[in-house]
Amino acid sequence: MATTLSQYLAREESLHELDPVLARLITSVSEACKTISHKVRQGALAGVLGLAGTENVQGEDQKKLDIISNDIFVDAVVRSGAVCGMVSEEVPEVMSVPDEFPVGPYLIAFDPLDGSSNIDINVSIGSIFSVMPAVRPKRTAVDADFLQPGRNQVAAGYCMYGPQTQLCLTFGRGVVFFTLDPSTGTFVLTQEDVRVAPAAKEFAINCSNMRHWEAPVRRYIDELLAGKTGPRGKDFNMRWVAAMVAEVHRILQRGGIFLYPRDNRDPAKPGKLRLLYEANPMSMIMENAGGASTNGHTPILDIVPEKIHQRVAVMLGAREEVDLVTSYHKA
Ligand code: AFP
Repeated sequence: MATTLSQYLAREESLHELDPVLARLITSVSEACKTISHKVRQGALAGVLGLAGTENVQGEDQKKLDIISNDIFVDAVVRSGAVCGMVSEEVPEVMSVPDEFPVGPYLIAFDPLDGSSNIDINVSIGSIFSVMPAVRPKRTAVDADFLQPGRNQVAAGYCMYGPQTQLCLTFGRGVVFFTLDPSTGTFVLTQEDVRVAPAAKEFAINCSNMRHWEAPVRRYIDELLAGKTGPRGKDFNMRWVAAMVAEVHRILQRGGIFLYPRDNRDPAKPGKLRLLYEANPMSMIMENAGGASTNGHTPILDIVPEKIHQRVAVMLGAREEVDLVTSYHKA
């Protein structure tokens, strides 16, 4: 018989002393992902496509499904009794747990719907989440509670709404995948001990920004594009789905490297992706699958955040490729 998410969590509690409160939080997150998956798949039939007419803290137009997904996530998490604070891409401030619900010893940061530009064109999107310990569990968390390096994470994962709905999860002891069985509404364990090959044949970057990149990234990508005729001596394939969840999922399945480097379109901006709820959780997953993740100079997980919505350059995936592009930043 296949192992369900709840059976897997029970096994982790008995074999690896997983905190039952953390297990309860992951269960709540998985329920939110199931509900979001259902909304996403209804699309126009449920009137959830298109713009909400509002902007998020990043100044980006919010899609209706961004707001809906955020509300679903927040509602599920506050009822878990496992957290004392939440940070969401869609909400400027730290969110506290309403008084009618108990607080718990964890903090959660999430991007409720990553890849929003794909929603209206029916291309894969996903939810990303990161769980950290609350240094001082209390009724109302503040920004400073979240400014911990990604190495402090106790759990990270994403749910990808693609041809299948798949949940990726790590507690720091490897990476596992669950696939949602639409007939039962159950997440079923479908892959354990996921590993990323150290070498790569594929890269993912938005090449339309090429003229804005810094020299080390330009050199690294030029060499990939030169293929057999260049210093790499082999051809590479390229993909760009414009949803980090899909890029990371592909790398976990068949290797490669993903880059969203800083560029000089806005010199004040260190990158596009957000550290707390995109780069950190995906970096924990990558490192637990034998991959690596850097901003070009420092492992992402070692960066101490200064702001809860801080952006960062991200290069993650096959360890040999991440090491090479990092060496070009040091040259
Ligand atoms: P949206 O959520 O605004 O679509 O951005 C998605 C994302 O943050 C990340 O998931 C993608 O890898 C990246 O941005 C795509 O960025 P570009 O649209 O600039 O290619």
